[in-house]
Amino acid sequence: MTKEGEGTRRGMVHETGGGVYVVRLDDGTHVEASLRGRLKQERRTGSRVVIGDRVQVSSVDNSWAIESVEPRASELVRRGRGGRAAKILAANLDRIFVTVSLQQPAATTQLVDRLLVLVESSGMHPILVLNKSDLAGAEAAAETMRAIYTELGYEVIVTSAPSGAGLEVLHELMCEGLSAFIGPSGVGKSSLLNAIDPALDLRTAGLSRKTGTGRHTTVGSRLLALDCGGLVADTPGFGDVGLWAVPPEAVAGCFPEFDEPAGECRFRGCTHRTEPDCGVREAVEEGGIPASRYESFRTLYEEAEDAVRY
Ligand SMILES: Nc1nc2c(ncn2[C@@H]2O[C@H](COP(=O)(O)OP(=O)(O)OP(=O)(O)O)[C@@H](O)[C@H]2O)c(=O)[nH]1
Ligand SMILES: [Mg+2]
Ligand SMILES: [Zn+2]
Repeated sequence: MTKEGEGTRRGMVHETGGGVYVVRLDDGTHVEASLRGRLKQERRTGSRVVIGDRVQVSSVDNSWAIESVEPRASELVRRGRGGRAAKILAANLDRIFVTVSLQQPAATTQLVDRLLVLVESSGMHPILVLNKSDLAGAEAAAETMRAIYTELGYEVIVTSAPSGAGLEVLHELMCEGLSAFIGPSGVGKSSLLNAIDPALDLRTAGLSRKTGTGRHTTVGSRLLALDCGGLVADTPGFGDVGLWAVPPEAVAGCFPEFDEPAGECRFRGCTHRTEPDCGVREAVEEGGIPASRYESFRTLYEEAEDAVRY
């Protein structure tokens, strides 16, 4: 058994960047720490220390070092397309808000599915946030999306930073534990957080006029303390996520609505693509599963298959 030494304390990583880790100790104070040699090596092999990690730190001569990382309850992994290395974004999250905009730019179901699957592949159930509901045309888009995703069992929140729509519900959900916002650049993740808690004072940006897409205003991830006690991570935008390192046979499991109909497939190990008497395909034909979801499944399955070949 290891005994906590005199100078050893527990805490949580709140901010990372440039080899410096801001750790909030259990007594509420924040310290800047570096990594012990052994952890530095692990960092090179991919399992970095990330925000949300519970760590043991020790102080020697007034400088703090992270000695060890406690086992994680969950990891949010962002996978690069085309075999780019996987990156752990955060650990021990209690909830994830997949955030897209209804206009400027208008989200597609393909994009939403890709982001939902990314979170599902990390073993978590995201909440879907549809932002910019104040813009012209947003209402119709919101209804279409809401109809699809509510039916699938996802909680859907329609929001607007300037009008304040949906913010109360969103705020309340974040008051306990660790939350994170993920989604493409420019959809308003930071704006929503500012609207909820102006004291956060996060940097936000206008859209780049040329492409209509965001400019990556938020760089680096950190945990922000909300007035109501919750912690929230505002992450840099990304929509370009692939299923690197997700085995093809695990993709169907990231579509929760496939579970039940898959029980009706004739073959065990049915991939729901070409096999006869497939319960999933029957559910699609009968309208129980939206065609757009099945198309996303096919696309992501093929991507996962391509990734295996590398
Ligand atoms: N009309 C409207 N505009 C919004 C809303 N939320 C954000 N915006 C605008 O969208 C642009 C991008 O907002 P940000 O909050 O910087 O977006 P982000 O998702 O944090 O982007 P990254 O940090 O790059 O990932 C800014 O010009 C905001 O003013 C909204 O609800 N309605
Ligand atoms: Mg931002
Ligand atoms: Zn099947």
